[in-house]
Amino acid sequence: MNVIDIISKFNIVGSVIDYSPIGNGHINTTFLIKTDCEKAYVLQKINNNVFKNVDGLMNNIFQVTEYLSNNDFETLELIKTKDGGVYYQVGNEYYRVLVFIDNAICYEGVTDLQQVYNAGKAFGLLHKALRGFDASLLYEVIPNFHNTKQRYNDLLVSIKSDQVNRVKDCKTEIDNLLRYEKQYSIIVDALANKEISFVVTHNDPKINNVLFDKTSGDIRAVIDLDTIMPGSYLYDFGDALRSLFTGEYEDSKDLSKIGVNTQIFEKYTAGYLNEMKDVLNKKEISLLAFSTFLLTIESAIRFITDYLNGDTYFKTDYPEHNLIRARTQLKLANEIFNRLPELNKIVQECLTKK
Ligand code: ADP
Ligand code: GN1
Ligand code: MG
Repeated sequence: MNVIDIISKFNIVGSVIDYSPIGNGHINTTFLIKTDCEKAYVLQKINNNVFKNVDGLMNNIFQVTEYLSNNDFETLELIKTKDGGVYYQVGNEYYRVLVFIDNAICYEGVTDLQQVYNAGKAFGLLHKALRGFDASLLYEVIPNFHNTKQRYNDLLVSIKSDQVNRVKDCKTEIDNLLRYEKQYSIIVDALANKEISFVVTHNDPKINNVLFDKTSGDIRAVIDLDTIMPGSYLYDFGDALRSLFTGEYEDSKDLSKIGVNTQIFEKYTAGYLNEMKDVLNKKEISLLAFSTFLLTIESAIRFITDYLNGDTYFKTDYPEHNLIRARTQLKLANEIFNRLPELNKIVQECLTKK
Protein backbone atom coordinates (compact mmCIF):
# COMPACT_ATOMS: atom_id res chain seq x y z
CA MET A 1 0.00 0.00 0.00
CA ASN A 2 1.22 3.50 -0.85
CA VAL A 3 0.27 5.64 2.15
CA ILE A 4 0.90 8.99 0.43
CA ASP A 5 -1.14 7.98 -2.57
CA ILE A 6 -4.05 6.78 -0.45
CA ILE A 7 -4.10 9.76 1.89
CA SER A 8 -4.20 12.06 -1.16
CA LYS A 9 -7.70 10.76 -1.91
CA PHE A 10 -9.02 12.29 1.34
CA ASN A 11 -9.87 15.87 2.21
CA ILE A 12 -7.10 16.45 4.75
CA VAL A 13 -5.67 19.83 5.67
CA GLY A 14 -1.94 20.33 4.97
CA SER A 15 0.69 18.09 3.42
CA VAL A 16 1.97 14.84 4.86
CA ILE A 17 5.41 15.15 6.46
CA ASP A 18 5.66 11.75 8.13
CA TYR A 19 3.74 8.57 8.81
CA SER A 20 4.24 5.53 11.05
CA PRO A 21 2.30 2.47 12.24
CA ILE A 22 0.51 2.87 15.59
CA GLY A 23 -1.49 0.81 18.05
CA ASN A 24 -1.77 -2.80 19.04
CA GLY A 25 -5.06 -3.72 17.38
CA HIS A 26 -5.61 -7.32 16.32
CA ILE A 27 -7.72 -6.43 13.30
CA ASN A 28 -6.94 -3.33 11.22
CA THR A 29 -3.66 -1.79 10.03
CA THR A 30 -3.32 1.70 11.48
CA PHE A 31 -0.98 4.61 10.67
CA LEU A 32 -0.47 7.97 12.29
CA ILE A 33 -0.18 10.64 9.60
CA LYS A 34 1.62 13.86 10.52
CA THR A 35 1.14 16.97 8.42
CA ASP A 36 2.71 20.41 8.23
CA CYS A 37 -0.49 21.78 9.82
CA GLU A 38 -1.64 21.34 13.40
CA LYS A 39 -3.93 18.44 12.69
CA ALA A 40 -2.69 14.87 12.50
CA TYR A 41 -4.71 11.99 11.08
CA VAL A 42 -5.15 8.27 11.40
CA LEU A 43 -5.24 6.18 8.25
CA GLN A 44 -6.67 2.69 8.61
CA LYS A 45 -6.72 -0.18 6.21
CA ILE A 46 -9.97 -1.92 7.08
CA ASN A 47 -9.64 -5.67 7.49
CA ASN A 48 -12.11 -6.95 4.93
CA ASN A 49 -11.32 -10.56 5.73
CA VAL A 50 -12.98 -9.90 9.09
CA PHE A 51 -15.49 -7.31 7.90
CA LYS A 52 -17.14 -8.61 4.75
CA ASN A 53 -19.41 -5.62 4.19
CA VAL A 54 -17.24 -2.52 4.54
CA ASP A 55 -19.97 -0.29 3.18
CA GLY A 56 -22.41 -1.44 5.92
CA LEU A 57 -19.72 -1.03 8.57
CA MET A 58 -18.73 2.48 7.47
CA ASN A 59 -22.35 3.51 7.24
CA ASN A 60 -22.82 2.38 10.87
CA ILE A 61 -19.79 4.38 12.03
CA PHE A 62 -20.90 7.43 10.06
CA GLN A 63 -24.43 7.38 11.50
CA VAL A 64 -23.30 6.82 15.09
CA THR A 65 -20.50 9.41 15.06
CA GLU A 66 -22.81 12.01 13.49
CA TYR A 67 -25.43 11.28 16.13
CA LEU A 68 -22.93 11.49 18.99
CA SER A 69 -21.22 14.66 17.83
CA ASN A 70 -24.60 16.32 17.23
CA ASN A 71 -25.21 15.59 20.90
CA ASP A 72 -21.83 17.13 21.93
CA PHE A 73 -20.30 13.76 22.74
CA GLU A 74 -16.58 13.52 21.79
CA THR A 75 -16.15 10.73 19.30
CA LEU A 76 -14.22 9.71 16.19
CA GLU A 77 -14.31 12.20 13.35
CA LEU A 78 -14.30 10.72 9.86
CA ILE A 79 -12.61 12.63 7.04
CA LYS A 80 -14.42 12.32 3.75
CA THR A 81 -12.78 11.47 0.46
CA LYS A 82 -12.52 14.12 -2.23
CA ASP A 83 -15.52 12.40 -3.84
CA GLY A 84 -17.59 12.82 -0.66
CA GLY A 85 -17.40 9.18 0.48
CA VAL A 86 -16.55 7.97 3.98
CA TYR A 87 -13.99 5.44 2.78
CA TYR A 88 -11.78 4.83 -0.24
CA GLN A 89 -11.71 1.58 -2.16
CA VAL A 90 -8.93 0.48 -4.46
CA GLY A 91 -9.28 -3.04 -5.83
CA ASN A 92 -10.08 -5.25 -2.87
CA GLU A 93 -8.58 -2.82 -0.34
CA TYR A 94 -10.55 -0.36 1.80
CA TYR A 95 -9.23 2.67 3.68
CA ARG A 96 -10.63 5.32 6.01
CA VAL A 97 -9.16 8.44 7.60
CA LEU A 98 -9.96 9.81 11.06
CA VAL A 99 -8.82 12.89 12.89
CA PHE A 100 -6.02 11.86 15.28
CA ILE A 101 -7.19 12.52 18.82
CA ASP A 102 -4.31 14.53 20.23
CA ASN A 103 -2.79 14.56 23.72
CA ALA A 104 -4.40 11.22 24.42
CA ILE A 105 -3.08 7.79 25.25
CA CYS A 106 -4.44 4.28 25.27
CA TYR A 107 -3.26 1.56 27.64
CA GLU A 108 -3.00 -2.20 27.22
CA GLY A 109 -3.81 -2.49 30.91
CA VAL A 110 -4.94 -0.06 33.58
CA THR A 111 -4.24 -0.36 37.26
CA ASP A 112 -4.91 3.20 38.36
CA LEU A 113 -8.29 2.83 40.04
CA GLN A 114 -9.45 6.32 39.13
CA GLN A 115 -8.86 5.49 35.46
CA VAL A 116 -10.77 2.23 35.87
CA TYR A 117 -13.67 4.20 37.36
CA ASN A 118 -13.43 6.65 34.44
CA ALA A 119 -13.53 3.80 31.94
CA GLY A 120 -16.71 2.41 33.54
CA LYS A 121 -18.20 5.87 33.44
CA ALA A 122 -17.19 6.30 29.77
CA PHE A 123 -19.08 3.19 28.69
CA GLY A 124 -22.02 4.16 30.91
CA LEU A 125 -22.12 7.57 29.23
CA LEU A 126 -21.79 6.03 25.76
CA HIS A 127 -24.66 3.62 26.44
CA LYS A 128 -26.77 6.45 27.79
CA ALA A 129 -25.95 8.73 24.86
CA LEU A 130 -26.99 6.02 22.39
CA ARG A 131 -30.29 5.22 24.07
CA GLY A 132 -32.16 7.48 21.69
CA PHE A 133 -30.56 5.86 18.64
CA ASP A 134 -32.73 3.24 16.94
CA ALA A 135 -30.64 0.03 16.95
CA SER A 136 -32.51 -1.31 13.92
CA LEU A 137 -30.84 1.40 11.77
CA LEU A 138 -27.50 -0.36 12.18
CA TYR A 139 -26.23 -3.20 10.08
CA GLU A 140 -25.13 -6.33 11.95
CA VAL A 141 -21.48 -6.14 10.94
CA ILE A 142 -20.56 -9.62 12.16
CA PRO A 143 -23.66 -11.73 12.73
CA ASN A 144 -23.70 -13.54 16.09
CA PHE A 145 -20.56 -11.68 17.18
CA HIS A 146 -21.28 -12.22 20.89
CA ASN A 147 -23.54 -15.21 20.53
CA THR A 148 -21.47 -17.41 22.84
CA LYS A 149 -23.54 -20.48 22.04
CA GLN A 150 -22.82 -20.02 18.33
CA ARG A 151 -19.13 -19.39 19.06
CA TYR A 152 -19.09 -22.66 20.98
CA ASN A 153 -20.75 -24.50 18.08
CA ASP A 154 -18.11 -23.06 15.74
CA LEU A 155 -15.45 -24.40 18.10
CA LEU A 156 -16.99 -27.89 17.98
CA VAL A 157 -16.85 -27.77 14.17
CA SER A 158 -13.20 -26.73 14.24
CA ILE A 159 -12.34 -29.49 16.71
CA LYS A 160 -14.03 -32.04 14.50
CA SER A 161 -12.29 -30.97 11.30
CA ASP A 162 -8.92 -30.34 13.01
CA GLN A 163 -7.67 -28.78 9.78
CA VAL A 164 -4.11 -28.06 10.85
CA ASN A 165 -3.68 -30.94 13.29
CA ARG A 166 -3.58 -28.78 16.40
CA VAL A 167 -6.26 -30.40 18.57
CA LYS A 168 -3.49 -32.51 20.10
CA ASP A 169 -1.83 -29.32 21.48
CA CYS A 170 -4.85 -28.09 23.40
CA LYS A 171 -6.76 -31.05 24.81
CA THR A 172 -6.72 -29.66 28.37
CA GLU A 173 -8.01 -26.28 27.20
CA ILE A 174 -10.74 -27.89 25.10
CA ASP A 175 -11.88 -30.06 28.05
CA ASN A 176 -12.01 -26.96 30.18
CA LEU A 177 -14.26 -25.22 27.62
CA LEU A 178 -16.59 -28.21 27.26
CA ARG A 179 -17.22 -28.13 31.01
CA TYR A 180 -19.13 -24.85 30.82
CA GLU A 181 -21.44 -25.83 27.95
CA LYS A 182 -24.63 -25.08 29.92
CA GLN A 183 -23.58 -21.48 30.57
CA TYR A 184 -23.10 -20.43 26.96
CA SER A 185 -26.71 -19.70 26.07
CA ILE A 186 -27.66 -17.68 29.16
CA ILE A 187 -27.31 -14.18 27.67
CA VAL A 188 -28.52 -15.01 24.14
CA ASP A 189 -31.57 -16.77 25.61
CA ALA A 190 -32.34 -13.76 27.81
CA LEU A 191 -32.13 -11.54 24.70
CA ALA A 192 -34.33 -13.88 22.67
CA ASN A 193 -36.91 -13.97 25.51
CA LYS A 194 -36.80 -10.16 25.68
CA GLU A 195 -35.78 -10.31 29.35
CA ILE A 196 -32.89 -7.95 28.58
CA SER A 197 -32.76 -5.05 26.10
CA PHE A 198 -31.54 -5.19 22.52
CA VAL A 199 -29.74 -1.85 22.14
CA VAL A 200 -26.79 -0.18 20.40
CA THR A 201 -23.55 -1.38 21.96
CA HIS A 202 -19.86 -1.03 21.15
CA ASN A 203 -19.09 -4.75 21.28
CA ASP A 204 -15.30 -4.37 21.46
CA PRO A 205 -14.75 -2.34 24.63
CA LYS A 206 -11.28 -3.59 25.47
CA ILE A 207 -9.31 -1.03 27.32
CA ASN A 208 -6.96 -0.17 24.45
CA ASN A 209 -10.04 1.05 22.60
CA VAL A 210 -10.42 3.88 25.12
CA LEU A 211 -8.39 7.07 24.83
CA PHE A 212 -7.43 8.82 28.08
CA ASP A 213 -6.37 12.46 28.20
CA LYS A 214 -2.60 12.60 28.80
CA THR A 215 -2.89 15.62 31.06
CA SER A 216 -6.02 15.06 33.13
CA GLY A 217 -6.34 11.26 32.96
CA ASP A 218 -10.02 11.71 32.02
CA ILE A 219 -11.57 9.74 29.21
CA ARG A 220 -11.40 11.49 25.85
CA ALA A 221 -13.16 9.02 23.60
CA VAL A 222 -14.14 5.44 23.04
CA ILE A 223 -12.65 4.47 19.68
CA ASP A 224 -12.62 1.42 17.35
CA LEU A 225 -16.27 1.63 16.36
CA ASP A 226 -16.11 -1.17 13.78
CA THR A 227 -18.43 -3.41 15.76
CA ILE A 228 -20.91 -0.78 16.88
CA MET A 229 -24.23 -2.56 16.27
CA PRO A 230 -27.25 -3.95 18.10
CA GLY A 231 -26.39 -6.04 21.16
CA SER A 232 -26.76 -6.20 24.93
CA TYR A 233 -25.33 -3.81 27.52
CA LEU A 234 -23.91 -6.95 29.12
CA TYR A 235 -21.61 -7.58 26.15
CA ASP A 236 -19.78 -4.30 26.77
CA PHE A 237 -19.76 -4.60 30.55
CA GLY A 238 -18.37 -8.15 30.45
CA ASP A 239 -15.79 -7.56 27.75
CA ALA A 240 -14.43 -4.35 29.27
CA LEU A 241 -13.78 -6.11 32.58
CA ARG A 242 -12.31 -9.10 30.79
CA SER A 243 -9.67 -6.83 29.28
CA LEU A 244 -9.06 -4.96 32.55
CA PHE A 245 -8.61 -8.20 34.50
CA THR A 246 -6.22 -9.59 31.90
CA GLY A 247 -3.85 -6.82 32.94
CA GLU A 248 -1.10 -5.46 30.82
CA TYR A 249 -1.11 -8.06 28.05
CA GLU A 250 -3.74 -10.50 26.90
CA ASP A 251 -0.94 -12.74 25.64
CA SER A 252 1.07 -12.84 28.84
CA LYS A 253 2.85 -16.14 29.44
CA ASP A 254 2.98 -15.47 33.15
CA LEU A 255 -0.42 -16.77 34.20
CA SER A 256 0.25 -15.89 37.83
CA LYS A 257 -0.45 -12.26 36.92
CA ILE A 258 -3.88 -13.05 35.45
CA GLY A 259 -6.84 -13.09 37.79
CA VAL A 260 -9.79 -11.31 39.32
CA ASN A 261 -8.96 -8.04 40.97
CA THR A 262 -11.97 -7.11 43.08
CA GLN A 263 -10.89 -3.47 43.37
CA ILE A 264 -10.87 -3.15 39.59
CA PHE A 265 -14.28 -4.83 39.43
CA GLU A 266 -15.63 -2.53 42.11
CA LYS A 267 -14.34 0.67 40.50
CA TYR A 268 -15.46 -0.16 36.98
CA THR A 269 -18.90 -1.25 38.22
CA ALA A 270 -19.28 1.89 40.33
CA GLY A 271 -18.35 4.14 37.37
CA TYR A 272 -20.70 2.28 35.04
CA LEU A 273 -23.65 2.01 37.41
CA ASN A 274 -23.45 5.65 38.39
CA GLU A 275 -24.59 6.35 34.84
CA MET A 276 -26.65 3.27 34.13
CA LYS A 277 -28.34 2.04 37.28
CA ASP A 278 -31.70 3.52 36.32
CA VAL A 279 -31.44 2.26 32.75
CA LEU A 280 -30.64 -1.41 33.39
CA ASN A 281 -33.44 -3.78 34.33
CA LYS A 282 -33.27 -6.30 37.20
CA LYS A 283 -32.29 -9.18 34.95
CA GLU A 284 -29.42 -7.17 33.45
CA ILE A 285 -28.17 -6.24 36.89
CA SER A 286 -28.35 -9.86 38.03
CA LEU A 287 -26.19 -10.85 35.03
CA LEU A 288 -23.51 -8.13 35.28
CA ALA A 289 -20.96 -10.25 37.16
CA PHE A 290 -21.85 -13.33 35.10
CA SER A 291 -21.24 -11.37 31.87
CA THR A 292 -17.58 -10.91 32.84
CA PHE A 293 -17.27 -14.70 33.02
CA LEU A 294 -19.18 -15.28 29.79
CA LEU A 295 -17.33 -12.71 27.69
CA THR A 296 -14.00 -14.03 28.98
CA ILE A 297 -14.76 -17.66 28.20
CA GLU A 298 -16.13 -16.55 24.82
CA SER A 299 -12.84 -14.90 24.11
CA ALA A 300 -11.02 -18.14 25.04
CA ILE A 301 -13.33 -20.00 22.65
CA ARG A 302 -12.58 -17.52 19.85
CA PHE A 303 -8.79 -17.69 20.31
CA ILE A 304 -8.77 -21.51 20.44
CA THR A 305 -11.06 -21.73 17.41
CA ASP A 306 -8.73 -19.45 15.46
CA TYR A 307 -5.76 -21.53 16.61
CA LEU A 308 -7.48 -24.70 15.35
CA ASN A 309 -8.39 -22.99 12.07
CA GLY A 310 -4.74 -22.06 11.43
CA ASP A 311 -4.81 -18.41 12.62
CA THR A 312 -7.02 -16.93 9.93
CA TYR A 313 -8.77 -14.22 11.98
CA PHE A 314 -6.65 -12.52 14.67
CA LYS A 315 -3.24 -11.07 13.82
CA THR A 316 -0.57 -13.34 15.34
CA ASP A 317 3.18 -12.89 15.85
CA TYR A 318 4.15 -16.55 16.33
CA PRO A 319 2.48 -19.96 15.82
CA GLU A 320 1.19 -20.48 19.38
CA HIS A 321 0.05 -16.89 19.83
CA ASN A 322 -3.68 -17.67 19.81
CA LEU A 323 -3.18 -20.61 22.16
CA ILE A 324 -1.27 -18.43 24.61
CA ARG A 325 -4.03 -15.82 24.44
CA ALA A 326 -6.64 -18.52 25.05
CA ARG A 327 -4.78 -19.68 28.16
CA THR A 328 -4.89 -16.26 29.79
CA GLN A 329 -8.61 -16.04 29.06
CA LEU A 330 -9.26 -19.52 30.44
CA LYS A 331 -7.33 -18.92 33.61
CA LEU A 332 -9.30 -15.75 34.13
CA ALA A 333 -12.69 -17.26 33.24
CA ASN A 334 -12.20 -20.12 35.72
CA GLU A 335 -11.32 -17.69 38.45
CA ILE A 336 -14.24 -15.38 37.72
CA PHE A 337 -16.64 -18.34 37.72
CA ASN A 338 -15.46 -19.45 41.15
CA ARG A 339 -15.78 -15.95 42.54
CA LEU A 340 -19.18 -14.98 41.14
CA PRO A 341 -20.89 -14.77 44.57
CA GLU A 342 -18.28 -12.25 45.70
CA LEU A 343 -18.62 -10.21 42.49
CA ASN A 344 -22.43 -10.22 42.70
CA LYS A 345 -22.16 -8.86 46.20
CA ILE A 346 -19.99 -6.00 44.94
CA VAL A 347 -22.65 -5.18 42.31
CA GLN A 348 -25.26 -4.95 45.07
CA GLU A 349 -22.99 -2.71 47.17
CA CYS A 350 -22.38 -0.39 44.20
CA LEU A 351 -26.13 -0.07 43.69
CA THR A 352 -26.76 1.05 47.23
CA LYS A 353 -23.78 3.42 47.46
CA LYS A 354 -24.22 6.95 46.14
P1 ADP B 1 -8.10 -2.34 15.65
O1 ADP B 1 -9.48 -2.73 15.22
O2 ADP B 1 -7.04 -2.95 14.82
O3 ADP B 1 -7.93 -2.55 17.12
P2 ADP B 1 -8.30 0.52 16.28
O4 ADP B 1 -9.36 1.34 15.61
O5 ADP B 1 -8.52 0.15 17.70
O6 ADP B 1 -8.00 -0.76 15.35
O7 ADP B 1 -6.95 1.35 16.17
C1 ADP B 1 -5.72 0.81 16.61
C2 ADP B 1 -5.01 1.81 17.53
O8 ADP B 1 -4.77 3.04 16.82
C3 ADP B 1 -5.79 2.21 18.77
O9 ADP B 1 -5.63 1.29 19.82
C4 ADP B 1 -5.18 3.59 19.08
O10 ADP B 1 -3.92 3.44 19.71
C5 ADP B 1 -4.90 4.17 17.70
N1 ADP B 1 -5.99 5.03 17.19
C6 ADP B 1 -7.02 4.66 16.39
N2 ADP B 1 -7.82 5.71 16.10
C7 ADP B 1 -7.29 6.78 16.74
C8 ADP B 1 -7.65 8.19 16.81
N3 ADP B 1 -8.69 8.67 16.15
N4 ADP B 1 -6.87 9.00 17.55
C9 ADP B 1 -5.79 8.53 18.20
N5 ADP B 1 -5.38 7.23 18.16
C10 ADP B 1 -6.12 6.35 17.44
C1 GN1 C 1 -10.15 -7.72 18.58
O1 GN1 C 1 -9.80 -4.94 17.13
P1 GN1 C 1 -9.32 -5.16 18.52
O2 GN1 C 1 -7.89 -5.59 18.61
O3 GN1 C 1 -9.68 -3.98 19.38
C2 GN1 C 1 -11.55 -8.28 18.39
C3 GN1 C 1 -12.29 -8.32 19.72
C4 GN1 C 1 -11.51 -9.19 20.69
C5 GN1 C 1 -10.11 -8.60 20.82
C6 GN1 C 1 -9.25 -9.47 21.70
C7 GN1 C 1 -13.64 -7.14 15.48
O4 GN1 C 1 -10.23 -6.40 19.05
O5 GN1 C 1 -13.59 -8.88 19.56
O6 GN1 C 1 -12.13 -9.24 21.95
O7 GN1 C 1 -9.45 -8.50 19.53
N1 GN1 C 1 -12.28 -7.46 17.44
C8 GN1 C 1 -12.97 -8.05 16.43
O8 GN1 C 1 -8.08 -8.78 21.99
O9 GN1 C 1 -13.04 -9.28 16.31
MG1 MG D 1 -8.80 -1.71 18.68
